[in-house]
Amino acid sequence: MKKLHFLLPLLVSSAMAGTALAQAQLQPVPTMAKEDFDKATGIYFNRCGGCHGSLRKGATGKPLTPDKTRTKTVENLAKIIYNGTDAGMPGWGTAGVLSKDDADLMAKFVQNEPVAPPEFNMKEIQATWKLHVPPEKRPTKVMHKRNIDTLVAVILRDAGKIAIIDGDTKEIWTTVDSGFAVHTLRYSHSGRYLYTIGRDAKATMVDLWMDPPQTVAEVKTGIEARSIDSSKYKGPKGDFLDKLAVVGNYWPPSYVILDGQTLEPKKVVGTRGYTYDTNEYHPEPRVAAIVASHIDPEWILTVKETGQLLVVDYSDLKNFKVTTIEAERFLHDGGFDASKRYFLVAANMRDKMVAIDIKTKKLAGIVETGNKPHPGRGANFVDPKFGPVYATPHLGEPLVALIGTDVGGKHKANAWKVVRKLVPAGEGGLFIKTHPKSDHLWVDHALAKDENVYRSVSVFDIKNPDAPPRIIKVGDRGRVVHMEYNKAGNEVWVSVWDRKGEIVIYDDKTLKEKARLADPRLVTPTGKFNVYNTRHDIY
Ligand code: DHE
Repeated sequence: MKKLHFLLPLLVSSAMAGTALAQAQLQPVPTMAKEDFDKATGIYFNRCGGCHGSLRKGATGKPLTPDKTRTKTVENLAKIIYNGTDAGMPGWGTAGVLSKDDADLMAKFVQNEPVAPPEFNMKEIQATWKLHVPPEKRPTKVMHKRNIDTLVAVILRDAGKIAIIDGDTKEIWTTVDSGFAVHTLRYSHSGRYLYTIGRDAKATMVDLWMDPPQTVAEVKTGIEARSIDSSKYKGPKGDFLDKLAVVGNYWPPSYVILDGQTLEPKKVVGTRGYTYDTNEYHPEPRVAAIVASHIDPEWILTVKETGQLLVVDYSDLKNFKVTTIEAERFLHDGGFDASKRYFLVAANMRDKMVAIDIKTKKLAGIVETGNKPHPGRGANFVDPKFGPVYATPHLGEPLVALIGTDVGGKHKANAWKVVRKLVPAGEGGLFIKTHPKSDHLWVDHALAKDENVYRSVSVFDIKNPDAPPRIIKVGDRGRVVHMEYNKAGNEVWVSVWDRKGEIVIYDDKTLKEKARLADPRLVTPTGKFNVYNTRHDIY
């Protein structure tokens, strides 16, 4: 004991010397004028927070806390921000988004302590709720002759608008306003209402019975969000069709349940808590993908940072039941298998896909697939050798992994295993699509490095998956992103994603171009959502 007492000061002083040494190696905190700091905060929210987190603790991108960023000089950080990295970070300068001065500003910003954005409670949410047209003032029948099931709603990201395109005539019927940099779209179960969610957490709902469709309600559920869905259950536990909606927030870390007819906010539920594996407190577990169960009155929400899936029972909001399934960290995007009993979601920074059984509400499997799977909602088809499979592209390598999903069938030995690996034209894959009536599997490589690759799509023959894909160069501008089938399953719509955007439509049988929609309104088109396919989860 005496000996230990004697040793203690030595240990303490050497630990202090270590800390002093570590501090000596850190760069000083750069001072910033308030207006520069505010400008940098805005840029960070728009361009960086999605990957690195509002509190800069990292997720798809690396942590950017000062203990990490101050090990580099401002010049080095600014170079990374301007030029990007081989690990997949975009070059914000080379892409023409940030100037050299902006990159320098952001380098200084990330060396300062992160500032948490404000909370956004029910009072603030309620204050943003606007019911433009109450249900009793809406039409009681469809007011036009267009076929709602064949409509395609297209996100016009940088315009903060949605284009509603007639799938039969290919005419842009109308555009409606949405939140800032709108991220994704879903429909109510009946197909009457289109729900949109902006990056700024503004949700809107559009009535497709009106001529032309109009925004009938809006609400801001938080400060940052990426996902929205509607209630899709009708059965012995109640009729919830078109009754509710839910938004998954990035900030504050929470989800918000809304009335499906009016978007009136009904309940806010926080997701702050402990990581599933190390049980460490996380202040910012963000809600990523959401799907709506067809077999129970439930949504399945993925919580990115804690690695959990929440099965949220919306049938009784007062006696509220949530089943938490431990899975894997950094859950991001995903979709159902063909039977809609299993939900597959990417834990992208762990190179894995997670499958859960939404009937038993248990983890079904975890499979390592490759470098950063990014399925969007994925694609389902029957492989000639391995039976029913779910396909995902990858951000980090030229790979489409086919995962066996035939849990109860004759290929059950392949369930939750990678049964086949296909090689598309490049890395940077974001989205994939097929259709039950199609023999093709379409994959983009929107974030590839090579211009020829990101301007092309790879198309595989699913009857002969080992054959190399047909590579189709879509255009000479922009990046090519996100595919959607029409209701009949014989056309594929692809976005040319730049300010002078285009939608290119291919005949799925011949793979020949059928139409090219160019219009000044088509600013930065990203996701496209056919009403019928989206509400029935066909992909
Ligand atoms: Fe997305 C889906 C988050 C960048 C276009 N995106 C999703 C989903 C999440 C997400 C959680 C799943 C929603 C669901 O299914 O319920 N996306 C994020 C990010 O955090 C990230 C990496 C950075 C950010 O700050 O937003 C990001 N996403 C992008 C883009 O850069 C894309 C290509 C263009 C854009 O909007 O900025 C983009 N993400 C999309 C689209 C979907 C999507 C089109 C819906 C795909 C679908 O078919 O359902």
